[in-house]
Amino acid sequence: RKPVLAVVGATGAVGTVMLEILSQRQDVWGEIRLVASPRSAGRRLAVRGEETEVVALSEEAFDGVDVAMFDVPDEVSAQWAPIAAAKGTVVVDNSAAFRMDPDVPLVVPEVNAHAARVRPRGIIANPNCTTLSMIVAVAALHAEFGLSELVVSSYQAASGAGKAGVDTLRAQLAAVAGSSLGTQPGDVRRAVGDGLGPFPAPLALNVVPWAGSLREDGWSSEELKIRDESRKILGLPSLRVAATCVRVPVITTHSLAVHARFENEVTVEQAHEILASAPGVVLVDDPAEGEFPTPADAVGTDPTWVGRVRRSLDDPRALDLFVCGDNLRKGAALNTAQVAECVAAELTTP
Ligand code: 2RA
Repeated sequence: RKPVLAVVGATGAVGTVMLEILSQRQDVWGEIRLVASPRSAGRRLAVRGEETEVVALSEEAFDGVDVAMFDVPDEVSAQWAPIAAAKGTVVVDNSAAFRMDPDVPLVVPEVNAHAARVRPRGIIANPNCTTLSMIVAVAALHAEFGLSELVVSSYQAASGAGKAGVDTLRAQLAAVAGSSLGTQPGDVRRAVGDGLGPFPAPLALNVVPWAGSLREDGWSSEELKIRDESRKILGLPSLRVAATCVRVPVITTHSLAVHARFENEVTVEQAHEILASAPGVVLVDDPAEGEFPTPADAVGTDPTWVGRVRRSLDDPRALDLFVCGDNLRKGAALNTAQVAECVAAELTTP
């Protein structure tokens, strides 16, 4: 029997991408049950080419479900994931509710698939999209050179802040299109008015050095997630990590400039070899030909795209590189689907 899958949060931004991904990937599932808030119950959505009715989130929605993917806000996961797990459903949760719980593995299949098998709470967590947009590439380099420090700056897309983020950026772009704005202090801010949406400053014609919420000593929650999650996924609890998270006027696909320091000396040639053969990574690194990843080229694709690989001029053990990853695909829905497929394989292997 093929395992039964529930997609919880099927109507949200990530849920929508999830249904596309489930329709594109090798089909390992029996029934796929779509679950959402009572408000969305009764809607019909297409998955694997079939119209499927959305059912309301309830305890009964998990009857007979082997694996459930949760793409819902933190508080909804915090409440409902344990309820599903108590019914014997393996939960793959894309919220932040359980990521740092020591009894919940934080899994990126290319890096630590084995961790998905040890899940005392019946829950597996999916990392934050910013961590996911770089970690597959960083982990491949770590396996060869031994990572000792990461210094990263992110260039995060509006869709990381959900549909409201995308709608806000599109409205702001319309408000400034064809104008000569961006030449005087505050002119963009005045044009955008109170249409800041989820961002603390205008995003059109701008970059905003903020994502997430304020934590101690001026760090943002997003910056701390990169640090905590990278440490947990790589199994390096004292890895030195400094992150600065920045929102840029891109609809979808996060980018990161990464300075990675290793235990061993590195060469660009070795790094190229590792990255070119790493699963889930595509190397595009020929600046003489103008070839490097950009979010506009990476959007809608599955891999982590890597380019601009350089050895530090001042440190033979450090590399600088630029990565792009679709924050709704590998950054969210795709990784969740890959983890769920690992569980499906485990459940169907005698
Ligand atoms: C963002 N990483 O881009 C967040 C979403 N989880 O805002």
